[in-house]
Amino acid sequence: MPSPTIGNLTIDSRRLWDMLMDTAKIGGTPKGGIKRLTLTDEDRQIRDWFKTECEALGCTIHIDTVGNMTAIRPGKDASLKPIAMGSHLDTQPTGGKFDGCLGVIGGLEVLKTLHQAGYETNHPIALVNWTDEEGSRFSPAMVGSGVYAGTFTQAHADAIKDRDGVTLGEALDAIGYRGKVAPGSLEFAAYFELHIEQGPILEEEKLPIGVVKGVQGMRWFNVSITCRESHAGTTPMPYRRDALAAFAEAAVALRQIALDHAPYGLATIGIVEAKPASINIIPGQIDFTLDLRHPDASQLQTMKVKALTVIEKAAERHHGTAVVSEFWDSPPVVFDAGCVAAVKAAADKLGLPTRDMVSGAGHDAAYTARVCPTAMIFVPCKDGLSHNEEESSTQDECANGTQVLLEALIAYDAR
Ligand code: HGY
Ligand code: MN
Ligand code: MN
Ligand code: MN
Repeated sequence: MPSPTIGNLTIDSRRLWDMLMDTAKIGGTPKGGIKRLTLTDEDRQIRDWFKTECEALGCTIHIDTVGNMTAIRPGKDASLKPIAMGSHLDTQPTGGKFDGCLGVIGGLEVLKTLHQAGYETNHPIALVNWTDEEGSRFSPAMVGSGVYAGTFTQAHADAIKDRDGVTLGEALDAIGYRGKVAPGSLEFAAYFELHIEQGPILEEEKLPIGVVKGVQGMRWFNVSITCRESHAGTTPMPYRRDALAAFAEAAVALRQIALDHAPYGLATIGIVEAKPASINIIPGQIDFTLDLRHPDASQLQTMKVKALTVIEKAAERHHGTAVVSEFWDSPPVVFDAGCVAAVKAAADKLGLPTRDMVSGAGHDAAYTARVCPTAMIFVPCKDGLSHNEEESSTQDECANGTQVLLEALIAYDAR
């Protein structure tokens, strides 16, 4: 039967939306978000769903030793490398319905559309659900795609501990999703990732599609400021060696560093822990995380150097010391021009206005870009909000992005 022309291939936006809303119940929170931390039982449930859905479309499922799941739909020529789509199904503890989910479920909708139409691609088509993109439970972020790209070793990934002391390897085995495929052995001809923008630009400019040309650099640190704990009632202010006071001064100075590197510099302190955490003991130690970002590697390096200085100086002012350990350095990424052009051409063909963008958030595409031609498609989200249970998008916006994904894939396949 002759393959229908691409013109007949239109994704089913209602089916896409229903899949997004139905699967959001797995780990769903009362405020309408999702709490589906990587390698928890909720993650196992959504992985089971993903596997069943893909197998029902005739795909074979390949699971690697870090739990990355790749569904492959055969094409006419099995000797060609698959063209891949993908993203992640794990979420932040207060995540939304679209971050990561849209990329995987949009890709599944593309597979369903191809299957229903009996459309045979030249290349096999792959759909990937990456392990631990969020880096919230097991840091850093994008661990699964990082192992796939050769940035992290299997041993390093297996040994990462969560705040309860459980290792990533133990959690992966506990949900039964450690496969046998060697990470990286499944090579792709190209990789396209659909994602909500997670920022305000597309919505502000009333644009349906962002053509993503790269991802900004990001560097993560664990910091400990150690001073001296003492009695809250008997230590006069001048005598204190207050780690919390040192932290507070450092936090304001770190924020200023980002402001000094406007408009792109970003500094975030996401986790803070005072020790020994007693109401009437002046904290002797403050542990906190620092997330620095900038699209330019040299500016990011400058921000890092300044950050180390302000942290040490703040600790000294309170007769303490600081230990800063950088545990993740993800340099800025530039996506493949050919893939970016395929996204742009697809949107143009559909009459969807676009703008070029660089992603502020990290994505698995930042790692696939190291090993295969890669690009991303952004769609707007309400108020640019993400990593928040109120994250939202619309059926039309999700459908636009998914149709662009389908068109870009088919165009790339036909090259
Ligand atoms: O941190 C990030 O940008 C991503 O959501 N993991
Ligand atoms: Mn994401
Ligand atoms: Mn995220
Ligand atoms: Mn992300």
